[in-house]
Amino acid sequence: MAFYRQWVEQGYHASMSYLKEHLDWKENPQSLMSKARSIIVFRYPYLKHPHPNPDNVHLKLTIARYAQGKDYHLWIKDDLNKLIQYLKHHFPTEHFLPCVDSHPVCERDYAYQAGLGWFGKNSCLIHPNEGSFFFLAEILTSIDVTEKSPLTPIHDFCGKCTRCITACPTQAILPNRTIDSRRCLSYWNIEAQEIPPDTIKEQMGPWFFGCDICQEVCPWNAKPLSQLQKAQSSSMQEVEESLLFFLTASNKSIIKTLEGTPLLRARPFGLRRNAIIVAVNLKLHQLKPAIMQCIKKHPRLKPLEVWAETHL
Ligand code: B12
Ligand code: SF4
Ligand code: SF4
Repeated sequence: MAFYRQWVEQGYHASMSYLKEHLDWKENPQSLMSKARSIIVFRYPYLKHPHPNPDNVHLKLTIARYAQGKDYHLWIKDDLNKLIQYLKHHFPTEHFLPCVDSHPVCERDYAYQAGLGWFGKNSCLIHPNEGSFFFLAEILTSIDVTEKSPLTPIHDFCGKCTRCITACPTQAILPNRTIDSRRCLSYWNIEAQEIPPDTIKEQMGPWFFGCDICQEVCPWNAKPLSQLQKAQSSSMQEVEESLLFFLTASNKSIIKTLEGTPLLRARPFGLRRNAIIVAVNLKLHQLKPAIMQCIKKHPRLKPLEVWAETHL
C-alpha cells in the first residue's frame, strides 16, 4: 500500500480522483465487508476472448485487446455470482462479495500475493505461462481460506529486459514499475474527459481505445500471442467508415451500438475526440469536413479545431 499512497501523492492518477478517494478502503478490505477474512483471486485470460463481440463498428479500429469482447465487468460478475451461489449452498452462513474492477480493491497486489503473477516493469501482472493478457477478479469472503493453504508469490522474471520501457511512445513507465497516467495513452483515450496535449495526441497514432504496446512487446506474451489465429486487418475504407460513424452519430446511437462493450467508459465525448485524433494521425483527408462539422456541433471538442485544421 505504501506504493499506492506514494503514487497518488505524486499525482500519477491524473484526473481519476476516485483513486485518491479509495485510499482508505484499499488499505482495509474489511471496510468493504466487515466479516471479510480472505480474498479469493481469479485470473481471466482474454487473448482468445471468451465473449467476443463480432460485427461491431469499433472492431475495425485499433483498440486494446481487452475491449474487443463484451464488457468484462458484466460477464465476470455473472461468473463470480454463479460460483457464489454454489459456495453459499455449501457454506450457508458465510458471506461473499464479488469484485471485478468494481470496488476499491488493490487487485494486482492480492493477485501477486496469491501467486498469480509478478509485477512486470510495465506494471502489469505477468504469469510465466499466460503472459499478461488477463483480467483480475476477486471474491471477498468471511471464510478463512488462507491459513489452510499458504501461497507464495511468483519470482520476478523481467530480468534485464526493458522492451516495454523503450516501446512506450510517451515514456509513461516509471522506474518503480508503476505508470504515470498523465502520459499513458490508455488513460487519455479511455478515462480522460478532456482533450490531451499535442504531444499525446500525436503519439496516440491509430489507437482509438486503450493501448497494448507495452504488453505486445513483452517476451512473456510472445507465446500466447503466437497461438492466436491471425486476425484479418481492416482496410483503410473500413477504418474510415468506422470513424465516420463516431463523428456523425448521435449520443443515443453511439450508446445503443456499443451497449455491453467496455468502450462506453469513454462516453460519446471521448469516442468522438478519439475519432478526430485518429483520423488526423492517419491523415484521412476525406474525413476533414465531417471532423469540422463534428467540432461545430459539439462545443467541448472546440480545442481540437486548430490542431485538426493545421494537421489535416
Ligand atoms: C487506474 C487503473 C489504470 C490506469 C493506471 C494504470 C496503472 N498501471 O496504475 C490506466 C488508465 C493508465 C490503466 C491502464 C491499463 N489498465 Co488498468 N486499472 C486501473 C485500476 C482501476 C487501478 C490500478 C491502480 O490502482 N494503479 C496504481 C498502482 C500504484 O497500483 P497497482 O497497479 O494496484 O499496483 C500495486 C502494485 O504495483 C504494488 N507494487 C508495485 N510494485 C511492486 C513491487 C513489488 C515487489 C511488490 C511486492 C508490490 C509492488 O503496489 C501497488 C499498490 O498496491 C485497476 C483495477 C484495480 N482496482 O486495481 C485496473 C487494472 C490494473 N488495469 C488493467 C488493464 C487490463 C489495463 C490496460 C492493459 C488496459 C489497456 N489495454 O488499455 C492498461 C495497462 C497500462 C499499464 N501498463 O498499466 C488490469 C490489469 C491486469 C494485469 N494483468 O495486470 C486491472 C487489474 C483491471 C482488472 N480487473 O483486470 N489502468
Ligand atoms: S499502455 Fe501504452 S502508453 Fe500506457 S504505459 Fe503501456 S505503452 Fe505506454
Ligand atoms: S517487456 Fe520485459 S521488462 Fe517489460 S514487463 Fe515484459 S519482461 Fe518485463
